[in-house]
Amino acid sequence: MHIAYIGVGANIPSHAGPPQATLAAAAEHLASLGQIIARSSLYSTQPVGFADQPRFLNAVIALRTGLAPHTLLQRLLALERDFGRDRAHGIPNGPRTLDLDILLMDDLVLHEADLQIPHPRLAQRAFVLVPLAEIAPGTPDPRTGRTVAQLLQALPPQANAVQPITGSQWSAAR
Ligand code: PH2
Ligand code: MG
Ligand code: MG
Repeated sequence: MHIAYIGVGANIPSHAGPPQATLAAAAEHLASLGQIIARSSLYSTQPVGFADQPRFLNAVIALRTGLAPHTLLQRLLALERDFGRDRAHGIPNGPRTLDLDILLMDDLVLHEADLQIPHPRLAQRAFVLVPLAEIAPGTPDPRTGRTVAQLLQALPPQANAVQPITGSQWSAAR
């Protein structure tokens, strides 16, 4: 069994509805890939990398799963497609109906063309580190040995970049 931390994000509607409905539905599907053992709060976050787009909703889910890393990746990509994600025509860092990223998986370090674990931009992204620190502050980044809480502390503070929201369709649970 593995523990995978999966970053979830959305900033445009899918067939399931607005981003909050998409993320709630996606979490239900993730539960079929293993057992959800924790989920962070939902956060409204400032777009990173491409500014001219709506704010994102982001959260992190901890999944206990027997799936191997590449199998998990294929299942996540299939889920993204099910929710209308079009990778062929999307702008890099641009709007998306659903993004599912493997952030960490056990103490695995994987550098392959199609899959890098830990997520290569993990340590720079408050929209990932804030929800991840909520559910797994003591988990180390196997590349540096620094914990998620330490990585978050090292980020420059940015007002309004990551704000918790209360979502009627989303319940945080640890
Ligand atoms: N995802 C990106 C690029 N920029 N910004 C925020 N706030 N949240 C995201 O999930 C996000 C982003 C590429 O995956
Ligand atoms: Mg992605
Ligand atoms: Mg992403």
